Amino acid sequence: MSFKFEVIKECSKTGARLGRIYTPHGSFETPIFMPVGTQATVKALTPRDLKEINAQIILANTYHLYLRPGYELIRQAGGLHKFMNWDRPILTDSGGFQVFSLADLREITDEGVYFRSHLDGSKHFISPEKAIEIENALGADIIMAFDECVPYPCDYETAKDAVERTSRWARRCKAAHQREDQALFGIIQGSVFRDLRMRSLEQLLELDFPGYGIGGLSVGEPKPVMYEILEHMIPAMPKDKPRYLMGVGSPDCLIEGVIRGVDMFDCVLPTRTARTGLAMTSRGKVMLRNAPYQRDFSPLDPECDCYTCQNFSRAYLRHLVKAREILAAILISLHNVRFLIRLMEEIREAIRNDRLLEYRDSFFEKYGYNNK
Ligand code: PRF
Ligand code: ZN
Repeated sequence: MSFKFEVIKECSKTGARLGRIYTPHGSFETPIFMPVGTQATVKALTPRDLKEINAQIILANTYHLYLRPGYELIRQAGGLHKFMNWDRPILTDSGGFQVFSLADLREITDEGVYFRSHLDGSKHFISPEKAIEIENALGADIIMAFDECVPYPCDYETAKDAVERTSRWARRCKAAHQREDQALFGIIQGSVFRDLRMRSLEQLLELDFPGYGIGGLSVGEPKPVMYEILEHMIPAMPKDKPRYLMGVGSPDCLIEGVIRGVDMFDCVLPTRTARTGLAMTSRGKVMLRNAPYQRDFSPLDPECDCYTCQNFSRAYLRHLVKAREILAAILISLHNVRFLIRLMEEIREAIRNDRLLEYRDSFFEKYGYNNK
C-alpha cells in the first residue's frame, strides 16, 4: 500500500488527534514515537527487541549512511529494510540537520552544502538533489526534504534567509524525487519568529507535501518558547496531513506536543541516556550509577512490562553500569525505549477516551513536575 494518513478522532479539549499512517511496510497509529537508528541500528537493540517492545517505525540518517557504508552499497543490499532486517516502516532524515551539527568546514551555498566528513575529514557535497538520490537509494517509506536548520539563538535575517533557502530546496527535492512508493515530507523552519514560521509553512503548502516536518525547534530555546511556536503554527497546518516535530522526545515535550497537535516524534534521548546509566521510570528519572541503588533489589520500574523490569533488579543494573558491561546499555536502552513507546500508547488511549489533560496531570503527578 502507498502512503496515506487518516485522522481517526480529534480530541474535544485539545489540539490532539488520533490517526493512522499507512506505508508500503505496514500501518501504525499516531501520535507515534520513532526510535532513532542513526547508523541503520537502534543502538544496543535488535529488530527482534524493537518488535517485542512494540516499535512501529524507526528513523535512520542519510548523512551517516551516505558517509558509511555508502548508499550504493545499501542499494545493492536491496535497500535499508533488507540491509538491516527491519520489515516495518522506516523514515530517513535528509542530512539537512546532521550536516550542520556534525560535519566540519562546511560552506552553504544555494546549490548545496560543502563539508568534511566527521569520520575521516574527506570532502563532500550534498545538494537537495543529492539528498533525494541517497534517500531514494535507501528506500525508506517516509523521506525528508533537505533543509537548512539554523542554530538558536539566531538573528532574524539569518533565519529569514534559511526559510527562503529551505523553500527553494524543498521545491528542488520534490522535482528530484523519483519513487512513488516513498512519501516526501517538507520541513518548516523559521527559528522562533512567528512570521517566519508562517511564511515557511505557506511556501511549503504550495508544494503540497503528504506530511510536514517541524524543524529548527528543540535546538536550545526554552521549552515555553517551543510550545508557543507550536501553538501559533499548528492551527494553520493542514488537518489531513501528519505533523512531525523533529528531534523531540522528552516525556514532557511528547505530551505537550501531542496536546498542541503533533503526530510524530523522534529522539536519541532514550538510547543515548541509557548508555550513561540514566533510566526514565513512571516515578521519574533514575540514575543507576548512584549509591542508593547499590542494594535496591526492586525492579527498575515496577509499572513497566519490559524484559529488563520483569527480570532484573536496580542493584544488578547498577552493577552492570559500574562495571561498564555492554549488557547495561542493552537492558537500559530496551527499558527506556519501551517507556516512551508505552507513554505514546497511553496517550493514544487517553485521546480515544477524551482524557488527555487528565492523563497529563496524573503522569506528571507521578513522574515529578521538576524532573523533566
Ligand atoms: N531538520 C532536519 N532534521 C532535524 C531537525 C531539523 O531542523 C531537527 C531540529 N530539532 C532535528 N532533526 N532535517
Ligand atoms: Zn522496563
